[in-house]
Amino acid sequence: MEQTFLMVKPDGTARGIVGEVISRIEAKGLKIVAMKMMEIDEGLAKRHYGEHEGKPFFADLVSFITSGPVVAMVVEGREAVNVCRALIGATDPKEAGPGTIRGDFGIDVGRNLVHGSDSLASAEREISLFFTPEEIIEYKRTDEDWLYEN
Ligand code: DAT
Ligand code: MG
Repeated sequence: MEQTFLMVKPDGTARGIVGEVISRIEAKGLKIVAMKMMEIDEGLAKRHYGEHEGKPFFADLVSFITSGPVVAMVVEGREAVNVCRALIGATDPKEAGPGTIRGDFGIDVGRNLVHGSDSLASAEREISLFFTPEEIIEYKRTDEDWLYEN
């Protein structure tokens, strides 16, 4: 099983799609093992988006992600990193396919509603930025035996 980091960004909380995002994760069969609403300060924003430092959109990205509450989650499941990226859709919502979160709810790249880790290494790094090990809960979904063949 993999764990990935997923976050509803300030535009998603302001637009009231937190429940929609959670519903899609649950409907897919993925398991939310940690979750909190929080405000991101500038230091955490810069660490989280460190790989984009120096890019022309970096300052706007930091000010956007710190502009309102986010809902941060750890999501677990088989190939959870790629499965979550597929649920979220392409970075630019204009190009994200219908049926994806960004494709169904967004238009502008700077307001793309949801973050998801892009690799297992990113997932580990991002989870540790937002959650302590004690905040990640182990439990069983009753449908796990039907979600996975083996
Ligand atoms: P993703 O969020 O799909 O992993 P990313 O890591 O390349 O995409 O970029 C992080 C965020 O930065 C992205 O969600 C929105 C913003 N962003 C990326 N490319 C951008 C661009 N060309 N102009 C404005 N914002 C951009
Ligand atoms: Mg990324």
